[in-house]
Amino acid sequence: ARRRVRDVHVVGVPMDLGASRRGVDMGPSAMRLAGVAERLRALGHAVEDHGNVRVPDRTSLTGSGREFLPAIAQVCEELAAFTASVVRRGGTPLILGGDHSLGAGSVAGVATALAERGEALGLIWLDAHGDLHTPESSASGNVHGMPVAHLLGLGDPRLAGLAKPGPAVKAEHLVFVGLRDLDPPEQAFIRQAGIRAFTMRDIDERGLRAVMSDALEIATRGTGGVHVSCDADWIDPAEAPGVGTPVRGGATLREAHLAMEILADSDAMLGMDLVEINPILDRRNHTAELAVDLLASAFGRRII
Ligand code: HAR
Ligand code: MN
Ligand code: MN
Ligand code: MN
Repeated sequence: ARRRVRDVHVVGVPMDLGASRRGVDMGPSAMRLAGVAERLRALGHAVEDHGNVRVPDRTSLTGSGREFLPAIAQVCEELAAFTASVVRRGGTPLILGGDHSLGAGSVAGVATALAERGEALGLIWLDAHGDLHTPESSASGNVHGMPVAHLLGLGDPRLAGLAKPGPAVKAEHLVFVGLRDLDPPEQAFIRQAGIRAFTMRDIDERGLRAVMSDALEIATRGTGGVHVSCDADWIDPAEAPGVGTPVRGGATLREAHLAMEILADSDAMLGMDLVEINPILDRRNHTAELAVDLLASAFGRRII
């Protein structure tokens, strides 16, 4: 298949308000220094970097954890307006994070633009974690553990109400890949709501190709396309040490590339988030360089 030339609209979200560990606010810089726009341009895409969404400085806010939700919701509202306008114009939004709470906005905007054409949105969430908490169920209070619940319409209306009309995603169009660290309320929710989730065990037993084919089938059936939200911690910390919350036993470098290559071949991707890169914990920007390499695969890079 020929690679589709895309109109890629990059935006950074230098936010760490959703996490307790500081530093993922530097992720957008790290990926820009690793040459993200240039790499995608070299593949033939038209790439425009729109700079960063404005994020309130953490030191200007009081509190912690769930108390940052109103500030995060404001950032997400601006981000949703951005992704919606890009998708309306036929472009592909690429969001550089920043902690994963931004997903409540990026995905909501893509869903809003699709809803205007009468289509539902599929969502592939690549992550070690489920990010399925509501403010009530979360023990940590960290909002980066909550975006998926809000995209399903649960939790705080300031985040859950960003997609018009909501919810952004129906459970039947959502699929997780790479899970290996869920809290008990998340496990219960996945079972009760029948959410499709491929854990690292599924990848171990069936192989990445089979898992990713199933994930694409789930996210494309009855939808107008797929948003891919990639938390860098779905990759093993041996390859990607510079992430906010590393969990051992993640995807290998080759599995991660294959996942991106399969996504590129599917031509189903409407937008993408690359989040949770923490340069403070990294070695010489390797994780951001890996992220940019993976983005090249997701946007159609070929070896030959
Ligand atoms: N489930 C835990 C919590 O809610 C850890 C969450 C998150 N870290 C992430 N999200 N990077 O994917 O506190
Ligand atoms: Mn533009
Ligand atoms: Mn996440
Ligand atoms: Mn995670």
